[in-house]
Amino acid sequence: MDRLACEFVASAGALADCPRWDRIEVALVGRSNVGKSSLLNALAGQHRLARTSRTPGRTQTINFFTLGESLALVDLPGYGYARMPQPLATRIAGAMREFLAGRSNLRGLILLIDARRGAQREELDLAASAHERGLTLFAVATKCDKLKRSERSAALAQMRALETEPILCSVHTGEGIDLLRRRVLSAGR
Ligand SMILES: Nc1nc2c(ncn2[C@@H]2O[C@H](COP(=O)(O)OP(=O)(O)OP(=O)(O)O)[C@@H](O)[C@H]2O)c(=O)[nH]1
Ligand SMILES: [Mg+2]
Repeated sequence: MDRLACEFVASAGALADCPRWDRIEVALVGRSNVGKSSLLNALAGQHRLARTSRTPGRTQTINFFTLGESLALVDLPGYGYARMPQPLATRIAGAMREFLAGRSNLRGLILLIDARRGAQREELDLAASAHERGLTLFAVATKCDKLKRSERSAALAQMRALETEPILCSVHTGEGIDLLRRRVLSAGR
């Protein structure tokens, strides 16, 4: 029941260019290189749907993917990549602010946090603004394949301030992906 068709639809540089439709959107947010595009591919069960890269700053526009009949996943650019040219970084940050504050279709956020790094100021701020806007927040402690078994509970405890229980995920081992997919799909019901 859980595997639904997922297709790329459009790429937008600003809020005004986003698709006009009545799909409920769930967006992936997080630091550059944390694994947003990879997680979107894992949720969709397709390897090359969203473009991924070893180097940060790969996704530079707001990318829309249909998920089943009524949902859409939105792959967003990351933040925190210091080496991006300043004009591009400013444009992306502006588009992100507009999208997160003003996109009426947006119902949920998948907030990715590197399990080894933990939640920092930016992630706590994003979680707080999601709660304020009434968005459903899915916190994901990702790249958990890089944690030692003994580090897992400390990684989860570090994220307690997000006020939502994070899901440990890895696109390499597949851990957490089915659970996250089920939760995302239930946001569309
Ligand atoms: N070990 C491990 N590596 C991962 C995981 N998910 C993503 N990666 C790697 O992290 C790197 C960045 O992945 P992307 O999916 O492009 O990251 P992104 O957050 O979309 O990056 P930007 O678009 O630049 O913001 C790639 O080399 C991925 O293979 C994971 O679960 N485990
Ligand atoms: Mg990306």
